Amino acid sequence: METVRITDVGRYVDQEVRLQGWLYNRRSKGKLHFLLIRDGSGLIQAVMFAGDVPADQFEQADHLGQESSLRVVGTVRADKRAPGGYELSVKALEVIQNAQDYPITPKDHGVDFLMSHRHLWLRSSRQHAILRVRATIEREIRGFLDGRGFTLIDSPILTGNAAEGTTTLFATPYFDQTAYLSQSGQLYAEAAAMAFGLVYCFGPTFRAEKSKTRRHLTEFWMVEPEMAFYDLDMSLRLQEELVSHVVQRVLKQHADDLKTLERDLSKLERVEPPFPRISYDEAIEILEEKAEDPPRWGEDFGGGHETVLAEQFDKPVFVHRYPTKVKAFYMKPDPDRPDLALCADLLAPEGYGEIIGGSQRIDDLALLEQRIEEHGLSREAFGWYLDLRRYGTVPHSGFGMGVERTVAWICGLHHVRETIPFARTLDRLYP
Ligand code: NSS
Repeated sequence: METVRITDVGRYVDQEVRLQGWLYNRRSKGKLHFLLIRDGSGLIQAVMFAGDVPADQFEQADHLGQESSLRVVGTVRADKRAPGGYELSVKALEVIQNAQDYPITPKDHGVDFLMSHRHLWLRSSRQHAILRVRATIEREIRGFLDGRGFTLIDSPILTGNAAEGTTTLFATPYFDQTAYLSQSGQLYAEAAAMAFGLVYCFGPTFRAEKSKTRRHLTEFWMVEPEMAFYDLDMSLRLQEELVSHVVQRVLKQHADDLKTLERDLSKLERVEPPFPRISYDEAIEILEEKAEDPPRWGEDFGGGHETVLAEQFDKPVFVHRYPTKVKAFYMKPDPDRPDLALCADLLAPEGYGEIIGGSQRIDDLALLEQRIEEHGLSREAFGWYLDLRRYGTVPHSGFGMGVERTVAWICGLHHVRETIPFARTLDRLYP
């Protein structure tokens, strides 16, 4: 007899199979137990009739607690009314462990309690749906880039320099030196782009963010494509195609999960290239008219500002050419207006905030040296990065897309803490 996963039972109608999993829920009525079993691939109702199983097994089922681990043998029945379309008529039950007093019950728990039980919370249907969508988002990002001739080049996590400003660095002793957890793989991706042309890195990145917002984690995953010979416009076209590809694939593959999450699909269905593009100057004008506390020209935008801007469009919107002085040291100034950087952020609709930040990079050695100095960065630590402008420098661009904010947007989640298996925030390192 075959041991099968619940997702595959449709291939075994009227055959006897073995399922193994955990008890999600149980109802009993006289000579019947209804065991709702999950195995990570799906849910199925296993119906146990007293006459069909040994008496001791029927009795045992009566005492099973939520999340008890078990194996059942039975016959798969097609049943249109059953969730998933199938049921199991049980012939035998083997209890691996009878779990008692599972802490997460169907009643409402506070978020703090659930986050402290994240190791168990992963088993519930909403979290399961979110993390399945996340896995698909990551797979589709890779698939899209791999299909376009990009090479995956992993960047180091322990680094000797800052990529995104020195205020959010996590330092760690490194023998007789200090190392920093990578804030971004970009600088290494730039080196790789000069070797491979089109590359991306994809891994965890770290920011010692003291901000307690619904969009910030201290550890988050970022995909960072870097393209030799791309200017900003070419990069934006790639970004809108990547984002649209990912959204459309999730819609196709995760209708059930998005339903579990009660996501409004019509808003996602619209996500197709081209995305609208507005300049920072235009964004300031919109904010002066619509925002409660509009920023002054020259200031960066806060989360509230991003929401107001995104609300003006029904697709993600690019905001390009921010003032150079609020942006990272490596961004190339616009030759037509050197006070602006050739950069863009992509703001997700519905208030989910910035999901991509990117730019064309400075390719001129002297200017890059000047910026490193102006930003108070160590020339020594950036020696290798400057070499890239010494030996065959070319125009190039790249961007970073945050996985968690993308998952939050696509799944329609208020807070990024549910978008990653084990969130790391200002006040959470457990579990
Ligand atoms: O800081 S970014 O805007 N840009 C970079 O790190 C560049 N070095 C990327 C590049 O050009 N290769 O971060 C990029 C994205 C941003 O749009 C968010 O989606 C996400 O990374 N991000 C975060 N997600 C969650 N938590 C925090 N703290 C966070 N910071 C950035």
